[in-house]
Amino acid sequence: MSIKELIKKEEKRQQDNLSLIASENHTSKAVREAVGSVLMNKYAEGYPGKRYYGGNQIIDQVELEAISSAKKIFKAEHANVQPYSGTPANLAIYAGLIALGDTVMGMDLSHGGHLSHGHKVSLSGKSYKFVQYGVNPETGLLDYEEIRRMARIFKPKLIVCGATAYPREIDFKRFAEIAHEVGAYCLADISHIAGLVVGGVHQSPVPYCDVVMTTTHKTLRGPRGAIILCKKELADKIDKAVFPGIQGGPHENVIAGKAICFEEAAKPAFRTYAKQIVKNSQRLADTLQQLGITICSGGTDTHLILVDLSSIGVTGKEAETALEKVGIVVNKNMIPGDTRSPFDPSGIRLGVPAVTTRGMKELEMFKLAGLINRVVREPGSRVVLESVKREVATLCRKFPVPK
Ligand code: DSN
Repeated sequence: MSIKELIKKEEKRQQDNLSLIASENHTSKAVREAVGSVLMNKYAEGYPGKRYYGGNQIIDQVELEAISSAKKIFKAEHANVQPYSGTPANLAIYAGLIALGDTVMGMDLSHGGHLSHGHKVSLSGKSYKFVQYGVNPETGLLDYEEIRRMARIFKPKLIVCGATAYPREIDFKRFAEIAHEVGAYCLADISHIAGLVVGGVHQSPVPYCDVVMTTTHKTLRGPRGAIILCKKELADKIDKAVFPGIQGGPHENVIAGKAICFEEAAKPAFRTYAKQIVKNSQRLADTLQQLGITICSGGTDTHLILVDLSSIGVTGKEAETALEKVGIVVNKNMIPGDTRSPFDPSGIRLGVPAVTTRGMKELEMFKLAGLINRVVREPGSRVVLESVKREVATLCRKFPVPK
């Protein structure tokens, strides 16, 4: 099959399935056109006005536009829009601010952190002495006093806050206070919640944390990529660490896509979208709980929900497979304190940014919770799977992916 045909097939798969993957979204046509544009033909190593190649007059304007709109929507002093993605952006931040072997604190992956926050298989965990914090086993919530106690003991040079599977609001102000109390930098990785921050439904770390990193393709609904925001005094260190420290030529086509995404996020409609994400997520979590399903931390303040399936006798992998059969795409996920393996953990993670982009509201979340409940309780029943599949197909037709 040709790549063109495969792209068509993937387009149809996205239309015919509901993505409840918390880190996915559907971008606008304008973003996709920018990424697929002739800007990809240009080499532009360096920064606007200081390039190693000729012919960058227009490219400079594109990158300056992306920088200016990133600073505007996040109210940041400095923005670097070149990072290829979240992991290299985090590595650039470490490289720019601390020395190899320094002590760093980050959230444990199995408690909701990220590989690049110090996991031993990641270059972050191999290059720095990471101390990992987690959530309180009783409440499932971040315990700021415990994090403070750890910071006083381990005296890190940098503390990373932000998560990929933590459903509650993060108090970035508190994290920054803890970091500064022990003389550490505070890095907020807001990849998951950037759209909620811009949309005004989650506290912004920008006034408090020294550096903020976000990918652009999750709740922010832009192209795959990342940006780094920081205080003016760290700008030079961060820029040098991104290029030439970690990266080569920037992907200016993607930077153009980022600029369009920032413009879209600046519109009033995006605030409505962000509010709807949280309403949808809360309705989905509440309804699942009413149906007797355990939700880690007892609910959500964000776009994501962490479901603990251990009490209903199905594993995360079994649930993921059964849900995919009916057209609901989720990912299996470790839950805090999980005794199972990451390949077949005890939970699944649900996220509503993509279905909210399709126009779904609370009523559809109520329906979706019922469908998910039926599948995870009887993943082996062909009758159940076929009936749920028909209902998912109806929802997909009623809420098409925006063109
Ligand atoms: N893989 C992303 C997620 O799904 O959360 C984070 O990099």
